[in-house]
Amino acid sequence: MEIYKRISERKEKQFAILIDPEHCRHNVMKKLMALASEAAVDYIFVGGSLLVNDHLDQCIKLIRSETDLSVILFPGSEMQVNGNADAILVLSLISGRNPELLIGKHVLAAPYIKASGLEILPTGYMLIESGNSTTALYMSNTTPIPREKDGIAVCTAMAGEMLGLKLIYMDAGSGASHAVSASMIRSVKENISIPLVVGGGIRTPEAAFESCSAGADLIVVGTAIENDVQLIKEISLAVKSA
Ligand code: 1GP
Repeated sequence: MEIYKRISERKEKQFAILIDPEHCRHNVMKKLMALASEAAVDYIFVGGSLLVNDHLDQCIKLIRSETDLSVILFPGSEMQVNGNADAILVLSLISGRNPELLIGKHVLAAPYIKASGLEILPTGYMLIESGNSTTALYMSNTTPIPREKDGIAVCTAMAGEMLGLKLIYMDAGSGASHAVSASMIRSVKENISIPLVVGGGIRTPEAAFESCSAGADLIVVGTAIENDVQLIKEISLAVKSA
């Protein structure tokens, strides 16, 4: 089934793990992918805000050799396009006012994305203030939406949907001190009809449950499972029970 169809039509909450190609080691990945398949994780997101080494291709091949789960690119730059994945989040950073990340980089990447044959997931990407400066925030050169300003998040997400974007992704950034608040998730979810993805700073099964119960359709966890792979199972159970 097409990935967008799966994200948008499935009634249960969904769970994606985020793999940073910089930390993609064979022995770790083998264990991680075995746990992810066992825990019925829904998607493997691959990408990073800053890739210092050229490991993306190798990393995707490694993931592919260890699991049949769907691989979705979560690109930190226009250079992270790779036809060996299944789909790509084409992100427009609608919380910011950096024209390069709203449309500029997309113009450069468009022919490569088209040639890759990847399923395209047009995504309104929103960075939410998280209590610390994350790599995503620094690299984007934008101001995040203040974490208490639910109204700004709601209007931004509504505008993204009106522009035809198919997903809204609210991200506190990898390693965020505070995840996106339940109140902001709830308010945004009540005002859009496209799927809502939430990530950044979700570290425990309780936090995953809270985000899903508030209205996230799909949550993304990276740092916490990098630190403790066993969390995959517990978070997956929490997501499915929400
Ligand atoms: C970041 O949403 C992802 O873009 C995941 O964040 O690494 O904090 O889980 P964490």
